Amino acid sequence: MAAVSKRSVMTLYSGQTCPLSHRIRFVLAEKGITADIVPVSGDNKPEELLDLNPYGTVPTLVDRDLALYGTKIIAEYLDERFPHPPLMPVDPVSRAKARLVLYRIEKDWYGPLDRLIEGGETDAEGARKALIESLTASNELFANMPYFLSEDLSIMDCAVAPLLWRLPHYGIELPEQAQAVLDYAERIFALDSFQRSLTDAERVMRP
Ligand SMILES: N[C@@H](CCC(=O)N[C@@H](CS)C(=O)NCC(=O)O)C(=O)O
Repeated sequence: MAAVSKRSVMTLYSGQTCPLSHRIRFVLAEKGITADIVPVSGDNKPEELLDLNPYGTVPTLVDRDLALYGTKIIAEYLDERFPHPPLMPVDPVSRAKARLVLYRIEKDWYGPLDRLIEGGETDAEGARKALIESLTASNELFANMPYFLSEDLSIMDCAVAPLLWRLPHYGIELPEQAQAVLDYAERIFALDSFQRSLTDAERVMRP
């Protein structure tokens, strides 16, 4: 069934190639939420962004009088404000487990990705190696369910898929021992909501 577009006054300040902004764009697309997207690049920050967010970072979400920053905070807010389709489990134990998985995704996968985005060739090789090894070691986690550790698309997929999308752009090719990761990635990339979450600059990150 096609997603129903919900009227909204929300504004998302979003980096054109920022994986964290991509996570929020994926959440918006999956839930069929319409938001005004303000594209932000490092040297072109709208003045009002610093009034809204003392760190001036993207993603930053504005919903009427509420300004939010911190990717996980924004994603959980959107999930609570627009409950359908749900991206977080309902019961406290499963919610805590999902947050723990997000914590691991941040530490183990976004950590090295951040080092690649920030640049510096010496560290880049180490970051590539760390990411390849960690994703390959996690292959089985991607093997048995249609989505990441879940029967349904969740906030965890909205975090993992933008990272996997960027791998070729940062010179990372996963080995065949990571076949389940590659298959998972293709399934998520094919989703209409994922395709709609991409900026033009992200679209050309993969051949
Ligand atoms: N902890 C923040 C980090 C956000 C962040 O560092 N975003 C980057 C872009 S991916 C950014 O805005 N960099 C520009 C800056 O720090 O001025 C979050 O989770 O949203």
